[in-house]
Amino acid sequence: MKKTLLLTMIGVLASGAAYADGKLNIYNWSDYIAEDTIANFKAETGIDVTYDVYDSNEVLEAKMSAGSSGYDLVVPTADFLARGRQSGVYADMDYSRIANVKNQNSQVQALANKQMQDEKAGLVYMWGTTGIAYNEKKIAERLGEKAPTDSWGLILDPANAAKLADCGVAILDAPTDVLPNVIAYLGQPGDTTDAKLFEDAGAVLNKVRPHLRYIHSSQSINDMANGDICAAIMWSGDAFQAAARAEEAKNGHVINYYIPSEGTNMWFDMMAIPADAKNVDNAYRFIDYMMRADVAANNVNYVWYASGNEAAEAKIDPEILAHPGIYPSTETRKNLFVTPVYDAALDRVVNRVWSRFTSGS
Ligand code: N2P
Repeated sequence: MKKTLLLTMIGVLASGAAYADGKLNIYNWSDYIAEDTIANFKAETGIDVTYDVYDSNEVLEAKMSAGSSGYDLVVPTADFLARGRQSGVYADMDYSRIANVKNQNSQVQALANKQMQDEKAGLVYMWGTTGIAYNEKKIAERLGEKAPTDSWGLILDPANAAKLADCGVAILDAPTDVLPNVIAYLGQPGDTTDAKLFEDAGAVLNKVRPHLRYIHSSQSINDMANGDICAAIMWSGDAFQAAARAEEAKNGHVINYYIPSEGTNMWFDMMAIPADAKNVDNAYRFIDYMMRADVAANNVNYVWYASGNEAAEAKIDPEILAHPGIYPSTETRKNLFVTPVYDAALDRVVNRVWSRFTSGS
């Protein structure tokens, strides 16, 4: 009798929202989750969440390779996750522990799995493209009707970049999202592994370099929204967040985003568990929570990226679902490529080309 009572009490405590149920340390991209998601999870589970952010796969990769990061859940892009899996820094994902895995978009997940050559690495959180965001008025003022607002040339042609330098041009500090697209701009396959083409892409970027305001991956959202920069290579959702912030501020800046006609990369950011994670049960609880249709839709409605979650679509703002820059049409999808996972030799070339570009040497 006493024992039953005790067990009932434990049960009540365990399901109570205020019951502290350990910790969970998350490391995710900046500007990549709705404002209330973490607070709601904490309130529901009592789990004490630490939430840190990064804006670069390279930064995440360095932390993961060093080990003992203390993180239980991280969100690498699939090609980086694949490399991390090869070196043993990420655990197998046990999908039987995620009831809401049924909500996943199996086609999108299959594309990511194919890129990684791995079925157990993790779940697509969001996916998107790399493209160009621009301030309509400022570009028209400087380039007139001939502004190539369908091409990488808006920024990668030094003649255009020079004319836009005064209103601010920026490029992501993300070699694996930028170099393949410069290669596509050169009319070559963006999914190449030919080192020579990466050198050629570096040469194009070095010519544009003098006209750039900066090379940075998270500064452009606010700067674009405030009119402090006028053209930038950005990730899809970040560009739309900038557009939404400008609209909200009613500051008169109209921001557009396009997928260049020469093609661009389609990437997948994956929820993954580091091999040395300490709070694995809580990581699974969080993944399951993130996979709920209402939670996933709330995140998309805030960050403007396409979801890996199909069940969420019923709750996603119809404007987002119908937006060709976020959920590209079948026609546009023909221009999208998925990059292969680079081996160590190509990775060295990529890093060398990139550091020459960023340091301006
Ligand atoms: C979120 C950027 C995530 C996209 N701000 C990079 N894959």
